[in-house]
Amino acid sequence: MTTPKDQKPTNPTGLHPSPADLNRSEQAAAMLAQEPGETLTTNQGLPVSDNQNSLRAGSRGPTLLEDHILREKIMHFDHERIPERVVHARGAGAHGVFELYKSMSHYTKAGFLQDPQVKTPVFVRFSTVAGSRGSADTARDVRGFAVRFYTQEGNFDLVGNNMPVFFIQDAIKFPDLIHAVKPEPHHEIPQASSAHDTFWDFISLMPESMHTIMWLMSDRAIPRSFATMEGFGVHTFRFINESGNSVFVKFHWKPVRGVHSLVWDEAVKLAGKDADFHRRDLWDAINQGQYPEWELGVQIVPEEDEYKFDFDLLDATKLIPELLVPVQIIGKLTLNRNPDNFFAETEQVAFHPGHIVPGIDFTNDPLLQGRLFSYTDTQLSRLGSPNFHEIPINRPIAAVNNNQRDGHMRQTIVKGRVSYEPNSLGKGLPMQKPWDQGGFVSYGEPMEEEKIRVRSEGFADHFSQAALFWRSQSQWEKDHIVSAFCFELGKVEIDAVRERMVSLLGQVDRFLAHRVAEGLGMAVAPPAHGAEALPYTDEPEMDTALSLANSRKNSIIGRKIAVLVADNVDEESLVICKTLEAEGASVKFIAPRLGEVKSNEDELIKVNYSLPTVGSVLFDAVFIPGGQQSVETLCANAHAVLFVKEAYKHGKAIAAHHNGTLLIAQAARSAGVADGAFKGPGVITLSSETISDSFSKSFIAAIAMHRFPERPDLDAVVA
Ligand code: HDD
Repeated sequence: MTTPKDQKPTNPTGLHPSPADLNRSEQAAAMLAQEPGETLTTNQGLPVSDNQNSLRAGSRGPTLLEDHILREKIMHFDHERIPERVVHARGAGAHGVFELYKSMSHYTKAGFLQDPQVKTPVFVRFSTVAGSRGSADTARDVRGFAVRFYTQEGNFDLVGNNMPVFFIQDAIKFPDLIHAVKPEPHHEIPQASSAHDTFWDFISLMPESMHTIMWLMSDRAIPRSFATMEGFGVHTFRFINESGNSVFVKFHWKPVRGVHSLVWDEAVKLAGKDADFHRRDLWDAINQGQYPEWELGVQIVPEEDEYKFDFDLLDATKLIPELLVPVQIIGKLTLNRNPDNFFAETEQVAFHPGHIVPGIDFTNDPLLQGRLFSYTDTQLSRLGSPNFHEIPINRPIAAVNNNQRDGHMRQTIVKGRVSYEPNSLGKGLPMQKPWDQGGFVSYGEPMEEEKIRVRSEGFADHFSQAALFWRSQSQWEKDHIVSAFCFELGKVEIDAVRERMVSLLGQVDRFLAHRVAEGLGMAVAPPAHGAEALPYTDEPEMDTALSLANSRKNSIIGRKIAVLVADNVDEESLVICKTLEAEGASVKFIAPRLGEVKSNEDELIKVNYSLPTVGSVLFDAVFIPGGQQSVETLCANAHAVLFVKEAYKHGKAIAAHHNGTLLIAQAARSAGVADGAFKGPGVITLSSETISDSFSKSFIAAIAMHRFPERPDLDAVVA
């Protein structure tokens, strides 16, 4: 058991650990973390002799109020829950490190962006926005992507999303947006879904949301994993260098494993098969050493180019197309350690876009400006005290010295009698520091304006970038977007809301509007009130960065491969498993029942999952080994047949060796198509008895493609 002595901070100069010590876990451990001890105690350290029985008057008598052990235990339990986040309630976190590739000193004096030798510890939390803490991971939603850099100059929080734009331009509309998307207040339905009247009612009256709505209806809103999502700081920020010169900057996280998504049918099934699909994937990947990685990119815009674009840099409903300003890659984030305790770290972490460091500053984006108030404020009701910065996960590694004091749950014991400034009794300390000695100074942007409530004219175009996004999608992505609109608006019960939405879509792209209207069985109405702001642009340029089809497809690290087996599976086929694992994939054996199956060479193979407990949606690819008896057993098993059908329907890589191909034929038959119909790209078969190199390579290349959405007639496959 730890003693009070063990729990003291390592830094003898105070409660804050040495800035030189970069390891968050060591700091937390040094302060408060503890291993389970040997003797059960109360919170006062009293050893407990009986944790099974409350204190009562006789063995059958009433419980006594005197039982302080019972009362303490129940009281603590009664208060174990804190309010969930009002948005982004459900999430998963991980520790990691940020490594800079090249010094950015030309643009910023931020300490952690100067020296490529410096490694900055980070904590990241991914989240969904609308759902409650217990909702499913795969809901159609924006994903939060919040990164805390523990720098020597204080915490820098890049509190972003997996989409580069936002629904609204001004923070004053945020409560309206969230009230509209959350479950409807009269019956608290639906959970974690935007497919309902109030959301689309609001959106249909807010044309500024159209760009983000296009992203939300795309497969970006149903990512395959956190590790395969992009991240964006969304707002335009400022970099400021040592000389005080500033440039505008947008932040990007580019996943090293590429950007990959689910398809809607998978997302829906996953919500039932494994509501923790994304959280589990992150946890497993880190546990298995398949550390998720992202590269940090920046788009830099010189001060003099502020008005160069036909959109406003301060408008969070706009991105800077990469074809106009390329993304420079400047460093890498690696997530390499799971939290020790979900509540203490992931739940209690308190991000804030206002946590910045010297060399980084805000712009006048009215969405960002409103956020700057919200985040500290919300922690007061969530974490219950203004001292939430003292919770280990929130403590900066930089020393904290100020004259703030007291309040609920204050931990720091500041010695001495001085808690004011200026002072002479405390030698004038702590003292403010000017810019050239490391102090934070806001960028001196000249201002001479009226005090008004007016939206800038530069924010008026709500459709050009929505159209750019649409035009930049591949055909299958467009098909998925149309289906998503048809699903979401199909759940809307008020005709007028659907009509307004389809009319707004007409301003993005007439073809899109017609396809959605057709899917909903309605005509395209004329533009809605207030939506006639800009004429429809016939041929916006394409931006290849906006399409998932152009993402990196060169790695299978972290991919999950299902190997379907039964007794007498062909040992020769299984040699491919080692090759897949060597490439960083996880291989799992799935059989009709748990336990072991015996190969044709009498080897025992441990079964990881039984068929009824899983589904192809939990995996990225399927391998069917040979072995007459094994394949016959699987062909007669409805779960196995469905497994292959679904994998085919969802465009996943499928490989079969030798007579393993019989299961593919059986799946095709059962899907209502001809025996040989499951061919298409990404279905790889090998008839010879020995596994060849080229077979393994083709399978690996197919898994790296992530999926083959252009397989013919996928919709016709019944699965
Ligand atoms: Fe926010 C949480 C991201 C607009 C108010 N927000 C929150 C989280 C993320 C974002 C990732 C979860 C952080 C975590 O994991 O703990 N929010 C964004 C982005 C926005 C945005 C990228 C637009 C560009 N947010 C936004 C506005 C407001 C808020 C306009 C209010 C004016 N957001 C909050 C909040 C939350 C929050 C209520 C809830 C829990 C928390 O802060 O800590 O303050």
